[in-house]
Amino acid sequence: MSTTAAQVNAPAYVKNTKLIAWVAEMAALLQPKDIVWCDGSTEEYDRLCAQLVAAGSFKKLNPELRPNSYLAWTHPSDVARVEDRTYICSERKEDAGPTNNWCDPAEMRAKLQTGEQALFKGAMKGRTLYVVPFSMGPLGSNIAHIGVELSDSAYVAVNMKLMTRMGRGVIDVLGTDGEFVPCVHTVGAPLAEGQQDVAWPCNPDTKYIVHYPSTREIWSYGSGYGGNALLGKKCFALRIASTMGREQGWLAEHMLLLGVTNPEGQKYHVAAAFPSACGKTNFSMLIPPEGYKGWKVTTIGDDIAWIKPAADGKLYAINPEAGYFGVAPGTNTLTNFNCMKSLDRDVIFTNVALTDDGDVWWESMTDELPAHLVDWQGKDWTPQIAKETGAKAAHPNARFTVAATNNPALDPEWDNPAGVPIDAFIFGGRRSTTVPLVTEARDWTEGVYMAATMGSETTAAAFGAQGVVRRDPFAMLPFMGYNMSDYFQHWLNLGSKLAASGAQLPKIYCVNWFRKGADGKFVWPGYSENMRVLEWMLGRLQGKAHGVENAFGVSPTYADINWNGLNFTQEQFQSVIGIDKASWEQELKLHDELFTQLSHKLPAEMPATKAKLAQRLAA
Ligand code: SAT
Ligand code: MN
Repeated sequence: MSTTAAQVNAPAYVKNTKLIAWVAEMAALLQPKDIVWCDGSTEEYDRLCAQLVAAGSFKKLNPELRPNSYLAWTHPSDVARVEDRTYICSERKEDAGPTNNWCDPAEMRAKLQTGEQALFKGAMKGRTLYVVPFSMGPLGSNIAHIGVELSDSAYVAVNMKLMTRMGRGVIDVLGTDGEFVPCVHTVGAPLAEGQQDVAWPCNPDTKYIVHYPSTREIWSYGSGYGGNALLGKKCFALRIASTMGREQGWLAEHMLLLGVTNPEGQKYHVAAAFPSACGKTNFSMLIPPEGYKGWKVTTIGDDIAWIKPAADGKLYAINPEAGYFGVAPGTNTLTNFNCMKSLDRDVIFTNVALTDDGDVWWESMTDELPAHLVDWQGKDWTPQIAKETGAKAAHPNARFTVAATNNPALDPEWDNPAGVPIDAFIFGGRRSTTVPLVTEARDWTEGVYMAATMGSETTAAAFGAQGVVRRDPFAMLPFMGYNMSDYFQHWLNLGSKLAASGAQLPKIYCVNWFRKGADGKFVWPGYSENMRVLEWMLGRLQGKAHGVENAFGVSPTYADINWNGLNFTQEQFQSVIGIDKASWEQELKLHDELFTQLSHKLPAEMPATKAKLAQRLAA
């Protein structure tokens, strides 16, 4: 072993000289008390979890009720992604575009690494540096890519074990000179000599989630939570990967991936983009409702898809992740039975409530409220207290982390290194008004327009105001690694390229499960019943299902949907499918606002498609 390898405590199986040198350089900057290389073994997972229990960061749940499972409660300031603290540090500002926070890379490096007061200098004092090697996608797949996260959080290490292919196998694939994306993460809470640690170390005042696309680096400071800290997920698999995809001709998308098999045994694959906390996990694990005998939905992924064109002209997708970091509140056996089954054991829960018998609970998990709980902030919770103060037992963005292999509906192809062929794309926002239940784009360009102009009401997944409609193109607004207009162009280019090869392009759909009635309640029952919309789409792919043209695209009439087993009236259907002229005139103004914001390099196809839409609306 070279001196450097010994200095960084690297096991003998680590042969990648660049990796060893980088860890040595980072250790010199971060000044941890020691270095631990994660091998991804079960023994290591158990040991780190036990250590987190001893430190008070984890509570071990009752093994009879929830075997092999843990609960973490975060600092109240560290409960969601921090979009205003997230930066794309491209060389030129225009390459980050108007929807991203940009900072000059040299300036950011001074702030984080090189300046006198650089935040990462000594940031791991008194803590262990974990070296976490991970593969996004099946080990060794052509579509997959490798990252290495350095983190001073054992919580991050154990979450990465569930969320990615993590450990020694990745080091073996890296070999002596394999490429990896370097990811540096610190909770930003160095410990002085003898200083007592807290249960959830983080930096309540200072957070930075920083991406350097040209060197493909990720630097994250001050948060231990979710997408801020599990750097394989949004930071790598979306922000950095989107820039890689742009250069290399593929797509990194905020999409679930599902397989759907009809009673004749024909299987289709669908990729669907929705903003965070809009039901991607539920849709990807959907159980067809009564009246759908012989239909089956299987999960490939619930959050992210990497999609590459293959020699046959089709788009093939993998799920780069290996686990789910899903929203707990609202999940129950009726809304997502498969998810509840996945959570029976082997789970890390974050910010849900603790029951008196050592299990977990969250809002709407059961009809009957528990008589007493300890809420996510460690306070007593009773139905009476909730009624009086509105206190939530679980934080609205409370999460579970669980390996995909716990999912009873896991698709047999989920780990296939070649991926699955995409037949349709779905784009959906959370809109109480205006946007119809389902519309098919007449062509690729109209589909790109639908995706580009998508709006959605904000949720608890990001820090900040909730329920405000914002434009969220492709559900990628918080996850784009480059200029949004260039991204629209990338989608258009890919469509042209596939069409030129003679391939059948996937169809594109826009959906909205969330329209509300005058009573303020959702009209569409959603969840399992979304199968009816999915069936219509598959019928369209087969050229069998009927639809009618409207200003926005093609939608089903009442008679075009299979209502077997659901009592949903023609009036109700009209209220979720209808295009209201006045609302759409308003909506188009908002599209205009978006296009004004994105005017630099905006593809001409966008305003041209809008003009046609406006014409049809006026006709
Ligand atoms: O915290 S995460 O970014 O992983 C969850 C989400 O916003 O989808
Ligand atoms: Mn997401």
